[in-house]
Amino acid sequence: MDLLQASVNDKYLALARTVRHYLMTRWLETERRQTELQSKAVAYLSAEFLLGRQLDNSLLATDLEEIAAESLQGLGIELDELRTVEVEPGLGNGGLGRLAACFIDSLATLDVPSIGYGIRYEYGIFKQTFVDGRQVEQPDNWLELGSPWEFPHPEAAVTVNFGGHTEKTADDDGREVSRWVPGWSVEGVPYNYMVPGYQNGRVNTLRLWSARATKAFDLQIFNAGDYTEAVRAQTFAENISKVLYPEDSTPQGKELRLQQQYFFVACSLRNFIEDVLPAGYDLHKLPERITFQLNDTHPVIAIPELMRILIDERGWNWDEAWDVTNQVFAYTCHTLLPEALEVWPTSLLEKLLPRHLEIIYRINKDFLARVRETYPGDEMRARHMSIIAESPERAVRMAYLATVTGSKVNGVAALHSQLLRDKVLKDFSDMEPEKFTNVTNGVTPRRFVRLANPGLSGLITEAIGDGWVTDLDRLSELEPLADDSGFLSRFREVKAANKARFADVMEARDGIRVDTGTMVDAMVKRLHEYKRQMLKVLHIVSLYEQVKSGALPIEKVTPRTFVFGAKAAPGYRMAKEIIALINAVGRTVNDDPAMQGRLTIVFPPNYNVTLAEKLIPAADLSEQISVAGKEASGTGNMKFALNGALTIGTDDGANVEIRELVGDENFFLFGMSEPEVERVVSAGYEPASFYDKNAALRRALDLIASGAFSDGRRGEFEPIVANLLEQDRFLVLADFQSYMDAQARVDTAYADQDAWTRSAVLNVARTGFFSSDRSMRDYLDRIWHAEPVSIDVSSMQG
Ligand code: Z15
Repeated sequence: MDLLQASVNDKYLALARTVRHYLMTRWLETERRQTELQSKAVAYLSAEFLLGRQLDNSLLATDLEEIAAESLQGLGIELDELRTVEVEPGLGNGGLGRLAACFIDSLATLDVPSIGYGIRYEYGIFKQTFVDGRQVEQPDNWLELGSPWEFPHPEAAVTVNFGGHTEKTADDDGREVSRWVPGWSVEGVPYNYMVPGYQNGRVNTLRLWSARATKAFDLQIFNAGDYTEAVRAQTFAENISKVLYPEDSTPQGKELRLQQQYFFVACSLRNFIEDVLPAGYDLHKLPERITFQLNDTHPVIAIPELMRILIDERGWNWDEAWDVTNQVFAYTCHTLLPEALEVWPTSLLEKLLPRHLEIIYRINKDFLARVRETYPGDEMRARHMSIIAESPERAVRMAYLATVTGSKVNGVAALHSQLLRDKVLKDFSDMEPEKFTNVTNGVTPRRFVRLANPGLSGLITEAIGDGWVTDLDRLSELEPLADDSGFLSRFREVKAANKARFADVMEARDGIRVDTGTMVDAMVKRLHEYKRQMLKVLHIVSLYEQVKSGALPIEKVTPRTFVFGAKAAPGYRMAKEIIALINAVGRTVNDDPAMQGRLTIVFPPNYNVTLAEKLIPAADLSEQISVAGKEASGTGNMKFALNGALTIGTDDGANVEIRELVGDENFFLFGMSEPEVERVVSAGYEPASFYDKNAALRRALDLIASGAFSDGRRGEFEPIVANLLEQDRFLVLADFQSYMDAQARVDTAYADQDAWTRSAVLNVARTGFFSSDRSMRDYLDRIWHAEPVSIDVSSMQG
């Protein structure tokens, strides 16, 4: 094929293959070094890795961008055009999956031997479309056009067993032991992805597992002559890695989901023990070689799996196995929502993993004995702390299993870790306080500043050099420039250029027009009631209502473009209603000539990492408005602040730390604090009383109920309005006035562009703490205790 016949995708694939070829030498050298040194590594076990596009990141890591752009130009090809055809691997839902991607980037950049383990979903997070303003999901066939960044290794497949039953037998010494007789099995095929460090020669591995039918299983059925049955069996096996579950923070207790979880951790443990460690390695020394970091409860079934390997396959006694298992696992909790804490019914485990259930029972028995020994006579406490819940059905509390077993348990922001200790896991922290620690989340400055915001990056580098890319605390050197009018005006130019670029992307992507002269006010995150997109809607509706009723002259309204980005879990009714409402308000407000384009709402469908990289650098205002005590950390909040947006936010998650760092005068705080929320709720919260007392709130809610946004159909948004008036679990109405007042402060502040820009610069200068490099150093110091290993690049060619 010659260049004239090549499609853009062909050219993209060719470039991708060239870049990955260049990385290959480094990848092999990284592996060789690890084999040579046998140093301690970190295995990050995560059901999600929300990677985002790979080309740009690889070009940056290799420092090949300039060369690539020039050589392509020589062939009459624009690098920019190739960039846009890459389909991002959306193998995650939101914050948790993106965090995993940031962490493996930072580990590689910090030269830490590490490996990510997860699932190669054939379909990632669904593609969101709107039909009449309502969310409709489309499958994300991300592999369709080729996947140049992955390396399949069918020859290294491992077998994973399921089902069957256990039998009691005697071992060589006549002791009674349990033996698992599995009912069926599948194979896991590893697909390796390169995880290049930033220009340091290290290339770590992300190993994602894909399920297929086992050869033996195939043969058995084919030989029986049942061809169609055999093909069906293949489909059954492949189903396991078919699709990412689209619920974020609200797990669905589906059997297939448990199959996914066990599938990928069983593959990963076997791979690490048998293929990564040298042959014959003495597993008693496993803690010297690895920490398995459990990203939330999704991989927690790895705990009984390791016990099973050590006891059933290696013949160890219980105490020996428990001692090693205790040391190699650590658990990160990412939530405070009770409904997000995963439990698996024992009936399901019995059917799918009977041996693991036995092991969990034994872990619980020993643990409860310890509890009773520590707190004699306190049966209530023992019941509360049991790994096994007895109602509404018998079920395993995965967070408890992880807490009891892990060497460390961490939350993801200071407030979150404190609330874990004081509330969600209080009994455990009382019993073993030294187990609990905090590691505040972070984001990778490579992707979310250097790549996403080349304008700002150039400005920063000009001012303080380029060391900040791997040492983000150095952003503090920008602090004096907050009073340099020349710097401020250049900063403002960068923001304006980023708005123009965002407007271009919106136009090309969705045909949406963005007025680059307005304040860009962004709320982008999964749609969840606790995150309170409804509060944002009420702000907009209230402004609109005030203008329409003549209470507020339109000239007094700060021109704003409200940007929403949010996917709802397909089965989450209320979330989907809220999406419909946002679109309905958008249509009405945008089409109203009386608004003169002063208030514009844009809600591009299918918000993803790629769009985030365009939006965040363009934003002026970052909306972080969850009810206090519910957002574990947030990471979008960090990305916005680092790109010079000011935050309007509650005292929740990492907002607390952002505000501490940037200073009260550079942050718009509003709403109840967590203890206040607690007080209001326990005193018996009555949302209707706020409706009765507050005229602006009443008018806004009444307008929604009147059918003003639904062509006069009054019932359209009744479920939302009724829920707010009667339930309002997340105190939207209680925080409404405080939010409106804070938004008025935003308007006042924005009117003084010099002062605003100064605040924006200070946000950048003071938030270097939120680099995921710092998060990784904290994990290394507090939990992993692994050392960096540098890779010598001097001998390598391209
Ligand atoms: C998820 O994205 C998060 C927590 C969860 O328990 C699940 Cl299942 C998914 C998010 C938190 O909501 C967010 O506050 C946090 O920043 C993020 O994980 C990364 O820790």
